[in-house]
Amino acid sequence: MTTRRTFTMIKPDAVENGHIGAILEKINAAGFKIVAMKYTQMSKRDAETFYAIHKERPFFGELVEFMTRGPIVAAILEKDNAVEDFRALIGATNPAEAAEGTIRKLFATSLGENAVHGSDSDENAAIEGAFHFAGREIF
Ligand code: 3AN
Repeated sequence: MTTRRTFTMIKPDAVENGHIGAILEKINAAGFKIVAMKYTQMSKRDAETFYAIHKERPFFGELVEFMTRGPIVAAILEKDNAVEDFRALIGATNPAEAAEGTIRKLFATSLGENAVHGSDSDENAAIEGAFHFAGREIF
């Protein structure tokens, strides 16, 4: 069964570069409803837990360092086919390969600092949303 929700983070690079508003505009314009949202900063332990599936990858240390260096915007988004449609909206992991008009093409600076996160499955969307939000923070 597919659910109608995905999880996103506007990452520290996009926050530092002043792109929160523009990214939220793109998300709204694409028809996603924001059902949870917060401005927060991940601790080292948070980032290591959130990205645990990448812990054997060579870029893991760099990823944790990056994701903890400043605040992020975390959000749960709702729409039909949310996971797949949001991955299409953000574009490829590497902004150099991302399609024109995608959020990463417009706002990301590099493969490591790629402006936004989007869940890659319904299962991970649920896990990632629950990592950042209590039930009473989801509307
Ligand atoms: P996506 O975010 O598109 O699902 P993943 O899950 O493969 O991509 O990677 C998670 C995050 O790890 C990426 N958003 C990016 O910030 C970072 N990352 C992925 N591959 C690399 C790499 N080769 N070098 C540095 N950072 C990377």
